[in-house]
Amino acid sequence: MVQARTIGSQDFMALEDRYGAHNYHPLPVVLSRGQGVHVWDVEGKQYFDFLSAYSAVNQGHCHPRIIGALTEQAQKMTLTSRAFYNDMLGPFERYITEYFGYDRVLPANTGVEGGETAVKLARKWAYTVKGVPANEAKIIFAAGNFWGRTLAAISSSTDPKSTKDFGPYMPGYLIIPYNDLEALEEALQDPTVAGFMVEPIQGEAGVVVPDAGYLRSAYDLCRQHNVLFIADEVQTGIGRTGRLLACDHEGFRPDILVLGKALGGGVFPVSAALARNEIMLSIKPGEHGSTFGGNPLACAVAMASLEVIKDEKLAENAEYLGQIFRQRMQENLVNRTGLVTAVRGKGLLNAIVIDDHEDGQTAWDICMRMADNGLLAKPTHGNIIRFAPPLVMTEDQMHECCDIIEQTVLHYQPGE
Ligand code: IF1
Repeated sequence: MVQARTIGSQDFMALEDRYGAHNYHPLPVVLSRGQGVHVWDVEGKQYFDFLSAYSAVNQGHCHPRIIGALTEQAQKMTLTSRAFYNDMLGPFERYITEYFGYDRVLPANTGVEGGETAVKLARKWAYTVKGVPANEAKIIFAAGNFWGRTLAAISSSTDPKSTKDFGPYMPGYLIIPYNDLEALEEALQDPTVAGFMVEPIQGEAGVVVPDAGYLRSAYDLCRQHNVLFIADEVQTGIGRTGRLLACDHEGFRPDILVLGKALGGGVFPVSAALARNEIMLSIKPGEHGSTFGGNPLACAVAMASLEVIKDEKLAENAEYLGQIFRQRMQENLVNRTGLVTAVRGKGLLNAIVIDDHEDGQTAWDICMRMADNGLLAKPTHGNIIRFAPPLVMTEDQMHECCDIIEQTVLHYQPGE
């Protein structure tokens, strides 16, 4: 008799290979359940999740309060469009603007839409408030930036993997080196500059942390030149780096704040741009928006997501556990093996740099071995392994995970 074979990981991977676009190269792990810091594959193997869907799952997988908000609202009203008012958007707008200390919010769905909103706000403000001549507004970006996959976003990218064969590109962009105040000062001499959009820590570039004081000095330079400082906190925000916002480490409030990812608690796509009245009210009715932007389901999920961050003190936990992580990686890997040349990061956004002479193969193999040992992480830019677990991790779990990482790296033999 033919055994009724249950469909396994290989079958799911084959389905994606046959029917899906090949726009990713995932680790060969097929996940089917998540709870807190853990995920399980279709064969039932448990893993610690050290990617958190690129920092979208800060509150942990399927957080009961966020799932509760989702399911309760989903029974009531999910989408009205902005053609009408609804009873969730106003309360959400008040909640999030008071939560982060801004006058107004423009809600959207994905992080890149938040970035696009910020760029459009800066341009509109430049023409209508600053007095930049029509169609001459410039936005400054830092080399190594990543803020999404739209044509406006990749037009600022310095990574050929993001830009090759997708031209022509958006005009009006100036690219300067990251963490370079002189270059910023030079670029700010151009009176047509509207804004400087920058990640407080460059995530995709490999968790690149700028010098202490860079962000605050950059903000001050922008203020001196009547240019808007735009913080892309899609990945660094919502507690990830050990403060509510990464900019909070340097004690200033960006002119435009872009949020995404964990704003939706890993449950629903929610993004937003926040700004003061003078900037936000430069966009008039009918000049910007989206079908799902600010939908009641997103509002319910986002409010629950933000409540969890504060009520469970997840930024503080990230700060505390991040110190433990970086100290252990430094003492037990960087100081002990040439295979790991550095550990860097803030809060629970960290990375180790692999001395990889195989064009990223070593880092990939180490991630494959960590998966075998029950911990999921993935390399970025070849030889850098990003470690970003959900912020709900306990101290004991962090030590258990550091054991896995250290043992995997210290026992790594090429080609084994
Ligand atoms: C992919 C990277 C991370 C972001 C920052 C805006 C966005 C992102 C700082 C856009 C999105 C995601 C995109 C996702 C993988 C992931 C990623 F590797 F691509 F670069 F996190 F580092 N600003 N980052 O990191 O947000 O539109 O995606 O919601 O494209 O594979 P989005």
